[in-house]
Amino acid sequence: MDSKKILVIGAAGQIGSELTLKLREFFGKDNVIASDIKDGSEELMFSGPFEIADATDKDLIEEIITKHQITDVYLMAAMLSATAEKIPMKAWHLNMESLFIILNLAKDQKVNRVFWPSSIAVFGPTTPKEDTPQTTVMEPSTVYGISKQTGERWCEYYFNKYGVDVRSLRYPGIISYKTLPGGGTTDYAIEIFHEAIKNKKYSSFLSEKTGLPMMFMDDAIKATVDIMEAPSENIKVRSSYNLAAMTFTPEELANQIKTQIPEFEISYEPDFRQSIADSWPSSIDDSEARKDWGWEHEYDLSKLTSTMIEGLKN
Ligand code: AKB
Repeated sequence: MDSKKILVIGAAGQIGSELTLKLREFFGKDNVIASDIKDGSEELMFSGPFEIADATDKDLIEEIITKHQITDVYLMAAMLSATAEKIPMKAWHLNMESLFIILNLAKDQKVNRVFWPSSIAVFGPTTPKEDTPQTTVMEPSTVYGISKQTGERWCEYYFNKYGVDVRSLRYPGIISYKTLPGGGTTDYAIEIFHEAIKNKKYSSFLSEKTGLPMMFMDDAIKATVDIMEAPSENIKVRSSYNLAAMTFTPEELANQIKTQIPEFEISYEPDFRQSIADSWPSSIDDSEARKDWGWEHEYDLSKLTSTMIEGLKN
């Protein structure tokens, strides 16, 4: 009998909400407990157990884990790059404290397996920009990037030192139409679709030639579940795996949208997020994830664009 019991922390967020629903489909609604500091959508809150909890409240998180006899934790709560630049200490506290709580509970064998997302933000201006390798120079220049890189070091340390089964992915920008993201640098690639459909125009906060690694939500969720379900011996990287699907610039995305909404117009007004984007790679070499646990993406720019437009129109 599969006695898996999953806790998703940050379940009301952009990735957490879709991940929770998918996990409930796979493992049964009563086996996936959603938790967040705030309410989620009705679908999320009424399709299975939901607990209101601050990810940095150690006692409450431990209580929820014990109460539901949790085996696997997906720790999706985090403050993203753009917001973190405005409130650095708060971002550091949330991103690091929530991770230590879960790593220590796993070290004390209160949970068996942990997923913790890292990001392309772990790379910095001195990292090779094209086809960024798995192992390379990493000097992140944002608070968010520093927290993710530090988190990666701790994940690997807890695996080596205490045998904690922690698994991680360096997410690129994740694009979806169901739940809005908040506070990221790659969020323009979601806003643009909402504005294209509503107003037929969009002013981008990144310049036209800013190429960034991106991925459609379904691929991100597939990667997340796949790495968590892979046999332990296949997971050779215990810091975090590079993960990629596509790269495009705002100009390329706008041109693709125009194939379906010909009246669409884009303009460019780069703001403080431009320098964050400029410090990140434009494309990622994810061959280790493909080799070790069989990662494959499905969505390219054209499929992503038609799915987003159709999804938002419905
Ligand atoms: C952000 O833009 O901060 C995130 C990320 C790339 O991790 N989407």
